[in-house]
Amino acid sequence: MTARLYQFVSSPYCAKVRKILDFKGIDYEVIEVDYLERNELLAVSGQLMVPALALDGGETIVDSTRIALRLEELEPEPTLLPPGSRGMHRILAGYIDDQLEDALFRAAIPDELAHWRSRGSDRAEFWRLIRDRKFGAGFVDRMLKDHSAELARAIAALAPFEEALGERPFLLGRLGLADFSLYGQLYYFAFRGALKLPGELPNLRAYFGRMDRITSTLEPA
Ligand SMILES: N[C@@H](CCC(=O)N[C@@H](CS)C(=O)NCC(=O)O)C(=O)O
Repeated sequence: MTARLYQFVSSPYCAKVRKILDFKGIDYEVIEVDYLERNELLAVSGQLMVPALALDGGETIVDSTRIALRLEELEPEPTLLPPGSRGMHRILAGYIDDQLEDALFRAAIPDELAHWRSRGSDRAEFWRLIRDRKFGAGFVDRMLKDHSAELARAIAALAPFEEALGERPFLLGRLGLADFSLYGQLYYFAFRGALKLPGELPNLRAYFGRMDRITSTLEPA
């Protein structure tokens, strides 16, 4: 199977899908979507959000969890849902994708703005417009001003994960869906290049490295 992933590199849900594709050994091409030009994404997926995954058979899947579960059907091994903790992986992945994301994305706003600025001021302005429409006028500027408070809030939301990972290598013992969700969210601290996860979260920093090293290529021993 080969696939084409439509993504924004700054999107946590796209990072989650990339790592699942790596884990399952599925070949894929990344298509970095232009924030202002989504005709191809719309034609392929029928909507304007990323991630969208187009499979070589003609099927296109949107939404990172739907993508994960469809890939699990198509390529059951290695599994995202280890026996004995399937339900827990789905429950925890849902929490991470929704609640944890809500605590982290605000702290990533300065990096996201810098990212879109690097793609052109018109892209950055459109990105800001979408955020301010969704979260209220002046939202992006407020996030820039309150960055240290938002970062503290993000660190507090990550603290239980930091604690859990002091006791085991992956969230529920064996690697599974929840880990790919958490990897995606931690990617908020990495999409600009260097890993910016604060030093007070050493277990999460080590964990991110562990997840990041998962590749489809088998390295020679
Ligand atoms: N529940 C979806 C969320 C996808 C999502 O929120 N995508 C964002 C990027 S992180 C997006 O495409 N936003 C459109 C925009 O910013 O214009 C998933 O898990 O894939």
